[in-house]
Amino acid sequence: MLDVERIRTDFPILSRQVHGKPLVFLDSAASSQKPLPVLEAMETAYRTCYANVHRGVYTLSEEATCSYEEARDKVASFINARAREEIIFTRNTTESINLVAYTWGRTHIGPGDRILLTEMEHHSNIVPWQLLAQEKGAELVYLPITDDGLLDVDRLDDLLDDRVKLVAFTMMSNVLGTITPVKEIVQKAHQAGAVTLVDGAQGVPHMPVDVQDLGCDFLAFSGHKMCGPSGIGVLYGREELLEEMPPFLGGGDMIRRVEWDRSTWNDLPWKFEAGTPAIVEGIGLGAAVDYLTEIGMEAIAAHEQEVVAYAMERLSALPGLKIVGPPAEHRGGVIAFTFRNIHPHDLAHLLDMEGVAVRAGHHCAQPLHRRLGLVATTRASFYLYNTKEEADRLAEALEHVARIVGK
Ligand code: 7TS
Repeated sequence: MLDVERIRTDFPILSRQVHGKPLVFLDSAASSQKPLPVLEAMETAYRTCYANVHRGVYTLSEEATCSYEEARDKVASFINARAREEIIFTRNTTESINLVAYTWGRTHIGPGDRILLTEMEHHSNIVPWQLLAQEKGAELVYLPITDDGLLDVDRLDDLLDDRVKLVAFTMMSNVLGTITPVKEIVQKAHQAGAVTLVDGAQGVPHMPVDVQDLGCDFLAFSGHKMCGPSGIGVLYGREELLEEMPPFLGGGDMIRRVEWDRSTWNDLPWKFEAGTPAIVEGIGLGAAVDYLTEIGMEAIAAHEQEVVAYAMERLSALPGLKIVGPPAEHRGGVIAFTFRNIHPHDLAHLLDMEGVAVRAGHHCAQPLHRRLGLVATTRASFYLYNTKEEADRLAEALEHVARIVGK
């Protein structure tokens, strides 16, 4: 079990007040807060060994390069990649997915091909494929969800025909909270000859992930949702796929030799990292990975599961509150809901007045909201530093809103 009270002392922001009330931060699915070891690692990097990486032969640059590249090793072992060459640093999940769409996608997808997504995807795992499909005359197909918010995996057998070249799907829905059966989907996709991309934005921060066990070809995730800084993300790709993919952005660092009219490419992973990277952010992500590893991803997942089960019980007892998505045993730390007829934006504002930070809107999943017959929801999302008492604070704040709004 987690010592949450101790963990909370690692996050200075959690002790602040908002509108005179102690902050209850329930928006980690959008971006998590940062613990002291991450803040300190970044400050130390700027104070003591900041310089550009991969080019200087002087001490500062060598030290900065070493710390930045060490972060790559930490990320590789965090997801159990076979090799550090399989870890590409990007800006975020969105850029990681776009990288695959622009490079692998533009060489492997042609007219009449299909890309299989699911109805619970975030826009960043829809729009890059729409752009690709429109350019290539390919088609997008969506694996449906069931009415209780699970993926309808039984439909995979019909949908996975030989036109499907790529299956791209989330590890966990950022709206329904649903955890998807990644390994099963990857196996079925591979049997049908398709390549797989897993959107790990909501998965990697919250549960143990082993890419060799999952067998996926690509995995995308963001540093800022896993206690790391914003501006750094990861694309894991199987080495043989990355080797044969053309580069994404052109420029410094990603080349071996440049002629007037052509160039050759650097080795992996740098072939996909053009220009000065997010150096200190990379170092910060390395510190975040150390932090999460020390606490233990199994323990984090178990804690979130317990808090979410409690919060769901507490919230569903409120008259007029409807939770979207499956029962607690199928979900991670996300609860999206509607409450009476109060618009989610109004509700989020009223909750903020009680010190409770939640997100309102379509959460970058408009097609999913349309599928649910909704325009918007209010979403509370939980992480390793959230407590059952905070779930109580949310429930009490909702009761308070119901009293003042009176409808
Ligand atoms: N995929 C999923 C499942 C996500 O939840 C998000 C961000 C992304 C991709 C994109 O991540 P980014 O780091 O590239 O922006 N989700 C959310 C959210 O739910 N609220 O704000 C951002």
